[in-house]
Amino acid sequence: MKETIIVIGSNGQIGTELVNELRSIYGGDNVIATDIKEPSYEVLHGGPFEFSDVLDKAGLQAIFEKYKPTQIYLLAALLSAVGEQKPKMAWELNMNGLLNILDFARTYGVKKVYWPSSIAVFGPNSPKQQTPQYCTMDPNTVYGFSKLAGERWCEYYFLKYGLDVRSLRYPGLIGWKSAPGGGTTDYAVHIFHEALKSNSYECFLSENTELPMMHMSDAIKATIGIMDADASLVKIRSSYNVAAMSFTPKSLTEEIVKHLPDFKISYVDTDPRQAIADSWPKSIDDSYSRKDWGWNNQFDLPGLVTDMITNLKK
Ligand code: AKB
Repeated sequence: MKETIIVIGSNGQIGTELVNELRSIYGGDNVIATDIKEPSYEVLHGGPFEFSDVLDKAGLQAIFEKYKPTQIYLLAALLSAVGEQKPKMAWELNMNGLLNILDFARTYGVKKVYWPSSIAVFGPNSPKQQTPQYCTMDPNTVYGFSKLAGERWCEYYFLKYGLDVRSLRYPGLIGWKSAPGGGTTDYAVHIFHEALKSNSYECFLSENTELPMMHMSDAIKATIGIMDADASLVKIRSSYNVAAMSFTPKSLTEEIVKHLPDFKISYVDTDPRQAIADSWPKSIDDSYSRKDWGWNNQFDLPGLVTDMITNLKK
């Protein structure tokens, strides 16, 4: 059956890469990119693009009517750091945006919906090492508890209405094709740009702050992987833990120095993002993803650093 896929929030860090990958699989015309802002040249010219605000129900209805999508990827969200600056807006966008899409997906008989969650669903009382799929979850950022509530809604729509919703709890995502937008893990992308530009970087997290991270191409592989999996294999309908590696600014720097021996990092110790990072897991147990639908990552830390530096140099 022909798929018609709408990606909502196509201009963000994930959307930019996901749209291109989906278009290479399903054909440019079958993947409709939507965002509130003008997209990159590649997204605009690779297939249909529509301006759309996920909070504007009339606008969404027109798009669902026009395209009759079979799959939706909802990526529009405010991330952890920006969410703390605009808490009400983060709640409104992250929560009502999701509910609008779940409702339109039901009304228009969409076959599958993808919605990203995050390691931000965990909080200060969650286990820090190898954080399990099921444990205490007491997120203390608006982003974190909007994602946790969103997970509950996704599972609810699956159980109550049979809507096939699938979701992953992303760690920090690192890629060279797109810029991150307002998260706590953004340092791990900025560091590469600054290293190549000025051989130095002032980091807003302290040197031993360990966080789970993943190369963007692994994140895209995981996203399309769970969407392609047979429905019977997707046993968790809230959101799956997924992991690839964990590192600190210090261990990342040690790896970068192998390629750029003069690179120097310094640290600011007054950034509010530190408290967010301190409330999150250091590493993630993703055994359910590996067992249920066959997740495995390609990139480890040395591979990620080599790939980032090689491609950003070009
Ligand atoms: C953020 O830092 O807010 C995001 C995330 C881990 O969900 N990258």
